[in-house]
Amino acid sequence: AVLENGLREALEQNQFLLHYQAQMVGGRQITGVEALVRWRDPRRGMVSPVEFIPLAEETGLILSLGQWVLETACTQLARWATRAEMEHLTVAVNVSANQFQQGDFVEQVLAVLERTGANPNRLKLELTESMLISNVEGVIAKMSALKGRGVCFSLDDFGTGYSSLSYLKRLPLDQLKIDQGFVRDILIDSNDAAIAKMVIALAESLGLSVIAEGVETEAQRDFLAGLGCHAYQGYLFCKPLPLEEFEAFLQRA
Ligand code: G
Ligand code: G
Ligand code: MN
Ligand code: NA
Repeated sequence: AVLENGLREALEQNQFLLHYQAQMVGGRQITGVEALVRWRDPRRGMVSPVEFIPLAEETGLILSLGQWVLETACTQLARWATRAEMEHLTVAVNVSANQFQQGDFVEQVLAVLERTGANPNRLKLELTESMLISNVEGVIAKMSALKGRGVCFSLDDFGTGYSSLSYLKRLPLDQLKIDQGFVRDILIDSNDAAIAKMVIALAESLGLSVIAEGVETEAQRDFLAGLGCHAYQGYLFCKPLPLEEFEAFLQRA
């Protein structure tokens, strides 16, 4: 309850912020960012979303928090569009199940795009498998409505949930994201390597792009490249950074 009140207060007092992590293609070119929420608690310092997202989900606060994240990320996207060295960036935003299942999710996203002036073609929504398995028709309808406006979809943590391959092909996705759990030991665990290889082949045959997350070493990157995966995210390139630091990183890159 203490943490719950803390979260409520944090929303009212603007204690959340976004960090940005680069998404690379080919290892040099920064094509986009993933926005990752942080809570700067005056008492506890920086709190990881691992600690507060589950509680935010339970209490329903995730709806306001998710709205804030989307609004902030799109505001940033619109600002970057006015700067030559950043105008090409896409921004990926994590969507929680609760948020996606709201009846007016599509309208909410469109309203944020409208208010912020962000280019829908540069917004990528990260969904997870678990939120796509029930009411598939409804899921497809929502995704299609947003896709019709230009919004892209990436399937986060792919391979960790219940991926029924038969519905996967029906979803209007753009990208599969290889979970970092398969990347971590990809050089030493042949099962992880086999799964990564399968995800990459699956993406290719479904006409989707694929990105690997949690890439920490050049050896992992090279191995993934050998399997045909050329988009990466991870500490090797860039940690999730506060806005100013991320922009400085971009200038140097
Ligand atoms: O950054 P990391 O510690 O940055 O994130 C931990 C977890 O929190 C990840 O599973 C990530 O998807 C999730 N997360 C980070 N930012 C957001 C957000 O804005 N919304 C939701 N729903 N999850 C987020
Ligand atoms: O679930 P999602 O993919 O949204 O969460 C991304 C999480 O992975 C965040 O917690 C982010 O901080 C973390 N992360 C990003 N890059 C790396 C990395 O190279 N190594 C590890 N261990 N974690 C990473
Ligand atoms: Mn994500
Ligand atoms: Na993930």
